Amino acid sequence: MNKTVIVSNRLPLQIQIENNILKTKPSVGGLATGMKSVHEDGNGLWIGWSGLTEEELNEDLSNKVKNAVSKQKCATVPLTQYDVNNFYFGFSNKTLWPLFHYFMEYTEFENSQWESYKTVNQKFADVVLENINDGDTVWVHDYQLLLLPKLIRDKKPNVTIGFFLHIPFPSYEIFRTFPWREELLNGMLGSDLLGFHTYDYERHFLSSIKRILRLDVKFNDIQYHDRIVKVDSFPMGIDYDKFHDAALKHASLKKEEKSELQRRLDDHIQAGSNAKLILSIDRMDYTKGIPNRIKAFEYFLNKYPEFKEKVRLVMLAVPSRSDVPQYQKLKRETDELVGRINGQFATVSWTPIWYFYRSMPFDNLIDLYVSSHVAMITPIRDGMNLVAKEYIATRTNQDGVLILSEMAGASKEMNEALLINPNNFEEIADTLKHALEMPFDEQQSRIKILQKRLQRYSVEKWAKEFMKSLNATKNIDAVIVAKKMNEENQDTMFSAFKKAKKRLLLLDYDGTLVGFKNNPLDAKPDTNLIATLDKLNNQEQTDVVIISGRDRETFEKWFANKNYNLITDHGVWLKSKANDWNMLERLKTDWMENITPILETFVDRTPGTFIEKKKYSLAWHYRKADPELAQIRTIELNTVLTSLISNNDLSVLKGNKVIEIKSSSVNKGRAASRWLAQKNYDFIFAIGDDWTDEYMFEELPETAFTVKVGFKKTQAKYYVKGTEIVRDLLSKFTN
Ligand code: ADQ
Repeated sequence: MNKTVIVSNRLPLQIQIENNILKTKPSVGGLATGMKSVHEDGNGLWIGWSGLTEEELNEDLSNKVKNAVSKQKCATVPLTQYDVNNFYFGFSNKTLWPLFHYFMEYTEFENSQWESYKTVNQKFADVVLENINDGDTVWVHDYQLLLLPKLIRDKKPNVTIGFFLHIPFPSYEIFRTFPWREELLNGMLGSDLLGFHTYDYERHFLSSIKRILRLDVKFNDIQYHDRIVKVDSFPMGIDYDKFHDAALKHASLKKEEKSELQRRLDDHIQAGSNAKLILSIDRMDYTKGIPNRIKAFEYFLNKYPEFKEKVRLVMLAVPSRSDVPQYQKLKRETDELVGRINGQFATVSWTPIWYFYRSMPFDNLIDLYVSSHVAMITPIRDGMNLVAKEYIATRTNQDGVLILSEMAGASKEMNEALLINPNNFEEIADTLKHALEMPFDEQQSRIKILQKRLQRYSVEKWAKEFMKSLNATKNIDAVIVAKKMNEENQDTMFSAFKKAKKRLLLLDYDGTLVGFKNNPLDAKPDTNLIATLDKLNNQEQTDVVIISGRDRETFEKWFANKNYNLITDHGVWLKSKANDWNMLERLKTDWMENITPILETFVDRTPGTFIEKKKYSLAWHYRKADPELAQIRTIELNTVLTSLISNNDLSVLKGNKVIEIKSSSVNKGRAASRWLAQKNYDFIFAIGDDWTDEYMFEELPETAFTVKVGFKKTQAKYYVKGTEIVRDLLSKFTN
């Protein structure tokens, strides 16, 4: 039975050892809840670090931990103190976390920490690989494990891998500063499906993929070697019922059943007719905008002094990553700010800020959520932010107002909240006033809509949707009609080749025999290629034809003393062996002087593009241009050209990063048919990489072995990955 393996930095368990006795407790976090159904399903497994370093565990304890977690369907990845310092506190939290949250000034690029990040990702891969078989599904979580998908894929290509990033993916301009950017992106692309919280993060990621790796992206599909990688957004939800039900239960508590915290909160609310609580909850992290929030509150008290002694900010900050210097600095700054403002505004009966620096049990969290009239969640940058959603879920009377930073991923789906820019104190102060004075009807109408959405798109639904999309990637191959040219297909082909009496090999040049160069004139045949072509060409009863869109002059130069069969200009010129060049199609070229100026305007407006003037066609190359601008320009150019070419018997061909305009009456298909008519071939092989080769595939008989280079939609029967495999295949024809 196939299984699903979840991988995250930490296991969803808390392990405690006291006097050599080991206790495990399930974590209550949102992720653990969301993944519950995935984890419990069949023989599911969760892989992660236990939270105890190798140094803290002797052999006996280590075995005990292994046994205890395995009962919870978990497996541990052993990490040393060095790993935790360098991989976790180091690279994950001093490099990736600040960079991905746009805190460039906090970002360290330390080679030794990067090495540790790679080593630990490999440690995770080792445990995953021990536990999976072909056909299994792996779901990897978050920024600590960005390299893991590739490490798994390289060893086990036949598993389905999903990856979800819980933090933002930054814009290309930020991401490009990262020294190991290619390696990181390739690591992620080991996945079949990549998930982000919002469309913006998805967009940023795809932009980096296009610009840094220069890969082709169609909508949300990335063409990656011989695979398609899907990218999509899945906004994570919460366990809505858990929070809602807890709030309902809370409402029915008798006075004596209430917590100490709740009684104190009640005291404040009952102190005056307009007494209100403003809630703020986060991990103590510089991305959460805690100092800004306090300063904005100060600004509010100064601007609207009528709220003094009436409102109180209840601020809960959970200790987090306190080994990292920036977090220590933030803690000091927060302490100082709270002290200063309380000192400045406090009266005998009122302190403006109640500040808790600790983790709180779930019941107390509920006390805070249900007692607060306003929740003020104002991160500087946040992947999603679940606190905002939890607050809404607990508002069982449908009162309360959420003030939410537009920099939180959650703001994309919580339009009914009051959205603010966390750096604009004026706006925050005015919004806070608006929130405190909002009539109940308006509160209710906003909360109702928010609750409806959160209830529907719960964390469980989120996990299900992701798994559904991940499973759907298993059928992605069916979209591409061609089959992979594997060993078995090759055997069939080569045995047909051996038996045949008259063989024909039709070979496209660019993108097939040689890779693409920025300047087309740099794609000269190298000595290895010439040696292979010589061998092929000298075989008895074998006609080799290089069939290309290149112009005759270039091939004349490159293959000057070779007696190859050459077809150039998409089929205008033919040279068979030692004979002279022969014109297959008579073509007019007067259209070129009208089209050239149009192409020139596109060159002027699209840096990195240029025109290649061939004898019978014009090509506009955009390989070096900004991929997104080029995409817009190709659509524009296509529209312009379509209206011009119809009466001129011209056609527009979209090649590999090139648009070519040429006469409609010539194409590789016609040229190939003419060649075929000369002899009765009993073996035909044709290979090519782009659109222009599709004409050739179309014209060839059903028995031909047609091969597409690259993983694209095609009429060919087979596909291969790239030029290296093509060369390997060709050399096999000569053995
Ligand atoms: P976090 O940065 O941790 O998560 P968030 O999404 O707000 O941020 O989750 C915090 C969780 O901790 C909430 O479920 C909250 O109830 C709980 N919590 C907060 N204070 C607590 C306290 N004092 N005691 C106990 N529990 C407390 C990262 C990303 C986010 C993203 C999540 C999920 O940074 O942007 O939303 O992952 O993908």
